[in-house]
Amino acid sequence: METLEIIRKAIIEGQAKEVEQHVQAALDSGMKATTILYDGLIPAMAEVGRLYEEGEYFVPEMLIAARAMKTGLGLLKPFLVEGNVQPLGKVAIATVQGDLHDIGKNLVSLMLEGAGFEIVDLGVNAEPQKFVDAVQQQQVNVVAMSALLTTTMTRMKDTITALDAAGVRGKVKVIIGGAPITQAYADEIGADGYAPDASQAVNLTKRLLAAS
Ligand code: B1M
Repeated sequence: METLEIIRKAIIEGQAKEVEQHVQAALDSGMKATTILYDGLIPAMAEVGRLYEEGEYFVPEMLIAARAMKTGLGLLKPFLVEGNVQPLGKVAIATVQGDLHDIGKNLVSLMLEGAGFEIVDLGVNAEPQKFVDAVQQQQVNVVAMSALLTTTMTRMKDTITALDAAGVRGKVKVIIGGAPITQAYADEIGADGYAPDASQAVNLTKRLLAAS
């Protein structure tokens, strides 16, 4: 079996040790971290989602697969985040209130950091006030929200309303993303932008800050 296929299988089966061993071997063999990420780790999680949808996997299997994925991501991190000089801007990022999915959020965070942004990671399940506090107390330029559930994506609008109510909406750019999010939804709730994946989130953030 080829290395990427072994890595995908190990994530799907939640074998963190296998993932660690084979991701390390792939890196040692000179494979690019982005290849391992986009052709190994990410498709594996998509397959886990499909298995869950089809009733073959349940929450514990998803959780174990997510842990294995995080082990792989941890090894890739130093290669995705290179040392940089002056930060391009400061981004407060979190998964919105009620939502515990943090893999996509962590990936966006990693890529932004790698591109030269300073990150204020507000974690998961972040209520609107947490974003407001970050804008008021940590002078962030960008609020970045991730949601994976159709039931939690509405919290993005609540956060924008809270930023408005606190009088700080004009001070920041708001970007959103996550599996159920679309450009139409971003337009509807008054976000400044939507990105479908982590690398486009970096381009979007650069574009928005350059235009401001
Ligand atoms: Co959950 N889960 N989950 N889950 N889970 C989904 C999202 C689901 C689609 C599975 C399915 O049914 N096929 C489904 C949502 C259905 C819906 O709302 N329509 C679902 C469900 C139902 C649930 C629970 C409700 C299950 C239950 O308890 N009955 C529950 C909810 C818990 C909660 O949050 N309150 C739940 C729990 C969990 C676990 C905890 C077990 C685990 C998460 C562990 C963790 O993250 N630490 C989990 C997992 C692993 C998944 C799937 C399988 C994988 C998610 C993932 O990590 N993908 C997921 C199925 C799927 O997505 N196919 C599923 C890999 C990641 C790299 O992709 O996060 O999409 P993603 O991020 C992408 C882009 O979306 C984008 O960039 C990233 C990649 O480049 N992006 C942004 C993300 N954020 C962005 C922000 C941006 C820009 C781009 O700008 C700011």
